[in-house]
Amino acid sequence: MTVQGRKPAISRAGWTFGRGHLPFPRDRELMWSVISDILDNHGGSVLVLAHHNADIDAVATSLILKWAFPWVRLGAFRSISQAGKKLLSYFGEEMEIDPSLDGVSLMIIIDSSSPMQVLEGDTSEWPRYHVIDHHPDHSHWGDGAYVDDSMGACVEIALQMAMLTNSPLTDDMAVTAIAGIIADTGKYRFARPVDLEVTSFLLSGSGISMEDVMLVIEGEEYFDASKKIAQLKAMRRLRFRKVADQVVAASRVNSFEAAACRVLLVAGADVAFVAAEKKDEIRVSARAKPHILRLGVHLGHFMERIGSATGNQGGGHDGAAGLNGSGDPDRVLMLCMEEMDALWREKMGIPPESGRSRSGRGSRKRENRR
Ligand SMILES: [Mn+2]
Repeated sequence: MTVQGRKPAISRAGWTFGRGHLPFPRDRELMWSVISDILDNHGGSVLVLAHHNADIDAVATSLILKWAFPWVRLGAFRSISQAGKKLLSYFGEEMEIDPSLDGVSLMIIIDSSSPMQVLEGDTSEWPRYHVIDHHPDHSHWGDGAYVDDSMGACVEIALQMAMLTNSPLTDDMAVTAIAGIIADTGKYRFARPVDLEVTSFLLSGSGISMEDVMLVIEGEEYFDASKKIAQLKAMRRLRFRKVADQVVAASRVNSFEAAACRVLLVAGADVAFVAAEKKDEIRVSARAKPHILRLGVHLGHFMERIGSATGNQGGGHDGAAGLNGSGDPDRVLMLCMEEMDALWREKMGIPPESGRSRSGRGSRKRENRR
């Protein structure tokens, strides 16, 4: 049977193919075969199975399928991420961890590029399954998997399935789908036109705003007063210095030092250090933009050195590191800035400064005032 023969109405309840910028499915016949299998198993037990540590996109995909095909069960292999749990609890929904496969007549495996991510054992011993995914490499699944790597998020494929079966587009669906797209495109940093078009389609076809979505993703933290104040104080207490075109910035807060670091990067710093002091303890967060790592800077190693120079413990990843211990936070921050300055000069082949730079003196004065 061809897809043509079973093609449902193409416009209903706010959904429209083609005009609303929800792209046509890459392979309508294959997608429809998955859908009809779910419909045919209405009386059976259909399990939608997400990967290990199910992320927002995996949870969002599961939710859309559940709303479109309410008889499906939702499950995840081993665990659900914190962010995924937040999205589930927002809608009062649940996913079973390591669901029992007894009586499962069909599995819809989502957002997973290989069998290892969803189950143990040999695929030949699993219940019958379909795969819906957007990751580029799907050689592990072989033929028959529905893979559309033009989509930034798996939830966009779930939307196409919902629309093909005439599910109305609800506000909950729109919020959930945009959350999945935001999560899988690095808040649109890596979004392709299709991801923005689908977002636009969802916003125009529903009553929700982007702020509604951000509230669901970021939750109460979004309005957490002490975090806001910490970030604003970090801006007020800012010091920085410049080497060639690169800027290293430092600041102090009482808490939320990692969030404050991100704010400094967004504000223009290429590397940021933020110290928090609590009682006799200090913590310093360090963050760098990717182009700094390409210079050969490794913040984990860098903070390890700062740690041993100040009698503290430092370390971490190349782009995100930290330090714990004691001492004067301003002195540690100043050392971080001076050492980063020196490291940049070394990496960029710029001779060390003779005497003090204007920015160096300025920042020192500003620091003393605090
Ligand atoms: Mn995904």
